[in-house]
This record gives sequence, structure tokens and C-alpha cells, in this order.
Amino acid sequence: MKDIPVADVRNFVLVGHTGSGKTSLVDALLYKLGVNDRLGNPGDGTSMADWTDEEKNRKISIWAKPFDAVWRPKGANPLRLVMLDTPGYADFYGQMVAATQVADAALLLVDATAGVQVGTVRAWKRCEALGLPRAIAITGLDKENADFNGTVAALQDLWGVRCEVVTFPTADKKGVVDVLSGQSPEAEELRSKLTDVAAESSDELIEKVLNGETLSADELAQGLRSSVVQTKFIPIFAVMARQSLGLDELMQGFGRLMPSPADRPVKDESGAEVNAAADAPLVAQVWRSINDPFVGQLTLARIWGGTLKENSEIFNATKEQKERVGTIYFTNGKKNDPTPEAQAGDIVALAKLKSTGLNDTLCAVGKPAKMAPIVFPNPVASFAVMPKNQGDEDKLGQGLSRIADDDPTIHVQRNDETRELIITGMGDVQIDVAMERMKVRSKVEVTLSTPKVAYRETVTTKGEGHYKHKKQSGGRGQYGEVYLRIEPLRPGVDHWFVDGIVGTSIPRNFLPAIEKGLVEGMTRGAVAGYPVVNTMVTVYDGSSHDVDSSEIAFKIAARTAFKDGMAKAKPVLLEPIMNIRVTIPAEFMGDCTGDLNHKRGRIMGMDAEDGMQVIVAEVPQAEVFKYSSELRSMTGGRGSFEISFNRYDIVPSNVAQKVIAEAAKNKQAEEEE
Ligand SMILES: Nc1nc2c(ncn2[C@@H]2O[C@H](COP(=O)(O)OP(=O)(O)OP(=O)(O)O)[C@@H](O)[C@H]2O)c(=O)[nH]1
Ligand SMILES: [Mg+2]
Repeated sequence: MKDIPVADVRNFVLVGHTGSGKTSLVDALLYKLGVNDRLGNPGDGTSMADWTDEEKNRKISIWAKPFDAVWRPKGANPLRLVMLDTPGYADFYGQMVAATQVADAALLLVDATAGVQVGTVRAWKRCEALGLPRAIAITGLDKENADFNGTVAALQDLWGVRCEVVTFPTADKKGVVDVLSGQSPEAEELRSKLTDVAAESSDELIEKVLNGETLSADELAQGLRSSVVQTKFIPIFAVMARQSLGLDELMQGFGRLMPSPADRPVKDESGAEVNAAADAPLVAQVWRSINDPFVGQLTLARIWGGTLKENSEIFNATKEQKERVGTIYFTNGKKNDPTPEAQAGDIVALAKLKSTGLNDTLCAVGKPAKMAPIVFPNPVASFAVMPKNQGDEDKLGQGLSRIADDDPTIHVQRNDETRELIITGMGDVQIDVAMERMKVRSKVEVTLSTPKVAYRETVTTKGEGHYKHKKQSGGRGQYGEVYLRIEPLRPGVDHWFVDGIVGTSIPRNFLPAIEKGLVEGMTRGAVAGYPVVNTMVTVYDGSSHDVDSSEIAFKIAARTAFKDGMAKAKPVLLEPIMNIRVTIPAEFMGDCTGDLNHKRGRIMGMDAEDGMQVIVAEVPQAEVFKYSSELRSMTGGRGSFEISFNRYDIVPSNVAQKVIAEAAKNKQAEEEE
């Protein structure tokens, strides 16, 4: 936007627990600023921001999306707002991760009836990790039992940062008072707190205050803004989106207190500062890539510095390739407004870029720079996915890869051990939404099921195996005899075997056949048909027959001797053990640890963190495939967890018996087919 200087741009991301009113606030601002001609409501499907079918159906935000509008207050410079609405729902955390990384500041929404929730803490932590300047908006003030002062007090207690009220609701909740200009005793009292905060920001201001001078509104604002940029101060606003109250005060507050793109030094990956000025070299970062069925590939980029012009040639520094930009759009929901150029703070949509993808940095030709990539959280919930209709395998593969292209927190992988296609995401809601999207876009329907556990087998002691394969059924007979030894290797060393045959008891030309027999035995082990690992096999003797010995005879002899040896070497099943880190409100500690114990988990530690309890445990993978939905129902959505593979460990015998019985049943079914 050429008519508005970078200093008058406020780019911010809205974060907070699901249902805290982020999208409602965006809708209220878009209506107030004339971008929309009616007040949309995400609660009834009329939102301009939650516009996709999947968001309308579910009444929650699913994607992080940019919006922009200009506020033109009387007698002051216009202020350009670039807003990023994000989903608060845990499954869509990856979207918040991306949007926070490309914002200049965050507005954290807290519902005055619910207070600080898991989603609030999650958002806070992300902002902390990025050192993102923050403001807080208290919502839900029109609801019964809304407690503005109580919520403020809770926030002030929680994080050890100065959080002070900048606007507050009147007692009748029919208006909002601005502390910087308000005349009531309450406003004055709050203003003196803001004066303290501002004074701490510079020696000059502190001196003035100590001398008993009052700070001018400008001095106050400047001091406060520099504290905000240093994340030493967090202004708190009262907003009532549905009533359109507190919005002017919020925008005024953002203009005064929150940083412009030029106020906060942003560095590229090499540590060099990115110049936000319009005439500086272009630096832009791709934070979302959309595979739109109608438009095709859409790339969302944040401009950090310089000017992006339509129909121009730029350089993708990540891919080290030139890229041609056609039309540039500002997007407000479904609405795409073409713009001839865009500057620092802007978020633009670019159509049909040739080779640009997520996390790429776009630059001026000849001035390469790279921004640090967005690191997405690891997905935690896995499902086996199968097409409903046989013959749809190819369509499924394409559909899934498009899903994974759009959402970096969905991974798709084939598990060779269990021969299943596995989709892994942040939770079952995200996967359900993605499968619905795939049905519409790629016309393929699927069934989801709990993945099979990739069990493995090993031995715990030495065992001798022997088999003589001897058949005489008319004509030429079959003969091969193998002696071998099986012994455990330490974990992590993969199975292998040694050619320990001395002398000439087995002719060398049969060694490959013996090897084949062993490989067969090891890929479909002796306990329940799972691969054998951490095991050494040594074939040390055998015998052959001049006429009847054959490759097939030695292969059978080796495979059978292997089974014999396994049985004698005290074989066990191994299962994947996961590290799990569960974050819950303290009241769920008992339920949660009880549940983990019940799941054969081992609690490794407990800790308090930001008002929540953290449990660290080890738990078998077989027990936690459904953990994301179980934890949600156990804690009413207030818990979250991270999970990662730790190691393989022995399955206790009572559990192993069930796995072995199941394997025998499946084998029988296979043979009968
Ligand atoms: N009474 C009241 N209802 C509100 C307020 N803000 C939002 N709502 C309603 O609460 C519901 C959720 O609001 P959203 O704006 O969608 O919440 P959100 O923070 O965007 O939620 P996610 O997108 O899931 O993260 C909707 O039905 C809104 O109409 C408020 O201040 N007061
Ligand atoms: Mg929303």
C-alpha cells in the first residue's frame, strides 16, 4: 500500500484457545473498516474469515489466513492493519506456528469466563520462543460471569511480565474506556501504572517522572512501545466483538503501542538485519502453500523488506532459481484484491509460481538472503488408511500427497514392515477434516483404522539349531543338512550372520541357498512372523549328498534349522516404546498417571510448567495410537502431548501371548484364502 508508510502498518497474529473469539474479532474489524458489508459470525457460518466449507461445517478455524484493512481515524494518519487469524484448536497448531513466525506482534485472546486455558498457554509459549511482542485482548465480556478484573489479575500472576490494562469495560459493559485519555479515577490509577512502565524504558523519562512532571501522551506511548518491543510490557485491551465495542480503542492502542515492521529488528538466517524500508532489497518468506482446486497453486508470503512488484522477476534464494511474479493479491477470505505492489508488513498471495514452495525465501535478483525456516511440530496421531473402493490406490496416493503438500503437519508414509499406508497428523479431527477435503478434491473415500504395530523378534540366549532335509520319493531325492548357532547381539546392531563353515562338509556353491533360507527365516521370524533383529546366526556345519543335494534342499534346511535354533534361544517379541510428554492442568494428574500406568507406561518424571503439569513417560506404541482422542476426552480438550520413538523393548509375556495368538489366527486366515 503506497499511500501508507511502513511506520503506519501494524502486522499482528491473533492467537489463543479455541473459541476465545479470534475470528469474531477479525470479522468485527473487517465490518467496522468497511471490508465486509455485514458483521460475519463464525458461530453461524456467516464469517468472512472462516469461509472454507470445512470451517463453516465445524464452526472453528482450520487454516491461518491473512486479512488487511485500513483504519482512517479523524485527525490522525490512517493505520493499515495486516491481521493473521489462526486456529486455536490443538490439531491445527502447525498453522499457528507458521503464522506467528511471520508476524510482527501477537494479540493473545483470553475469554473472561474461561480465563487461561491450554490453548492460551500453548500460544504464549510459542510467542515466548519467538520473542514476539504481545498484547492481550480480553473477550467474552458480555457473557454472564465474565470477570475482567479477575482475568487481568490471573494474567498478571502468571507470566512474570508487566501486563497492564490499556482499555477496560465500563461497569454497564456498554462501552470501553481508554486509560491513556480516560478521565475517571480508575483510568487515572491505571495510567499511573502505565507511567511507571514507560518511565522504566528510558533514563530521560524516568528523570521526568522522578521530578514530578507528567509525561505527555506521546512520551507515554513511545516509552510503552519500546517496552512492548522488548517484550517487557504487555498491554491488555477489552474488546466486545459482537457489540463492536472497544474496536477503535484497540486500533488506537495498536497504533500507539505496537511495533511497525520497521520497529523490530528482524534478522535473516545469517544474522544480517533485514531492512524493512520500501527501497531496500526485497526479502519475502513463504509461510503457506495452498493447492486450490480452482486457482491452482497459491503461495502466501510475508514481505520483510523492500517492495514486491507485479509482473516482475525475483530470485528464490532457497531453490537458487529465478521466479516470475504475475499478479499480486491481498486476500480477505474468499476475496482476492489485486495490487500492483506490496511492502514490508504485507502478506500477499501469489498464483502459479514455478518452483517456489513452503519456507522458501524470495529476494531481489542479485541480493540473495534466506530467512530461518518455520519448524513445524511433529505429528503425533497415526492411522492406517485404505481406499474404500478397490482400484482407487492411485487416486489415493495422489490425493494424500496433495493433502500433505498443503499441511506440513500431515505426513504420509508406507510402513514396509506392516505393509500399511500410514497417515500421521496432530490429532483425529485434523485427519478427519483432511479426509473430507480429499473426498471433495480428489474424489477418493477412505477407511481409517488403527495401524498395526511393527513388532520384531529377537533371542535372549544362545541356541543350537539343526535340520536335515531328506526326501526320497521315487526319482531323484532331496538332501541338505545344516547346523547353526543363534545368539543375541546388543540392541541397535542389526541382524547378520557369519559364514563360519570350515572344512568341506557343505560345498560352497550351496552357501547362497543357505543364506536365502536364513534371510527368509529372519524376515518372518519364528515367534509370530515378525522380522528378527539384534541376532547373530552362525552356520558351522552340515552335510551334503553327491546326487540328491540341491539349492532348494539347503534353503529349506537352513530355514528350518533357524526356526529350531530360535525356539531354543528363548525368543521374545519386541515392541516400539515411545517417549511421551503430556501437559495437563493439575486436576487431571491422578487420572492421567493412572491411565498411563494402565497402558503399561513408565512415568519418568513430573514437573510444573506455566501453571500446568507435565508428565514424562515411556509407553508402548500399541497402547497410544488413540491417545490424542483419549487425552482429549479425559481432560475436556485441556491436555496436549508430544510423542517420539525411543526404542524397541521386550513385550511382557502376557501381552505377547495375545499378539502370538492373533498372528496365528491371521496366518491361518491367509493360508485358507
Ligand atoms: N457472547 C460472546 N460470544 C462470542 C464472543 N466472541 C466470540 N463469540 C462466539 O464464540 C464462538 C467462537 O468464536 P470464534 O471467533 O470462532 O472463536 P475462535 O477464537 O476464532 O476459535 P477457533 O477458530 O476455534 O480458534 C462463536 O460462536 C462466536 O460467535 C464474545 O465476546 N461474546
Ligand atoms: Mg477462529
